[in-house]
Amino acid sequence: MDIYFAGSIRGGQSDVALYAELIEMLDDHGTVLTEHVGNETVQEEESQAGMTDHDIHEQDLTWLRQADAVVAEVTTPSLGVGYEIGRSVELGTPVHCLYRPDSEHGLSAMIRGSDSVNVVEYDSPEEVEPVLADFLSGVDEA
Ligand code: 6K6
Repeated sequence: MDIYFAGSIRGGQSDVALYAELIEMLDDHGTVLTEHVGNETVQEEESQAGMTDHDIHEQDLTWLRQADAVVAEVTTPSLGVGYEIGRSVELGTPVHCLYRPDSEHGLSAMIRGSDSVNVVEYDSPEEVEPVLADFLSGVDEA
């Protein structure tokens, strides 16, 4: 199964270590197409590799179309993550959003209010592991 993990980059990378932990968990259930989201130096590396914003958009859209499931960590608000969630809904790809309610940021009504998006509130990666396992096994059986 191909899994697209979405997490903030230009919206702020303060949760990048948590993203890396979640990606490691997701690796047990399939291929994570976007492991770079858990890498603190992704912006430096990709600009050194000569990737333009257009290249990044096209690459990420190709992966979104390929993905069987999308997991988005939405606690740090990010335009890119919100856009990816909207595109996934249009594509009909199952989306799980993970949100930590102790955050200073409230969750957008456009995410929490969408019937096409599942929002899971959690405090620690250990707590969310069984929820992700259930979600992905449901996708696999569909
Ligand atoms: C290269 C040059 C400057 O920055 C880079 C690297 N940037 C990105 N590389 C790959 N995916 C990206 C990049 N920027 C955004 N994305 C996608 O949007 C990822 O899939 C994330 O889930 C999401 C983050 O959006 P922002 O708005 O927080 O950056």
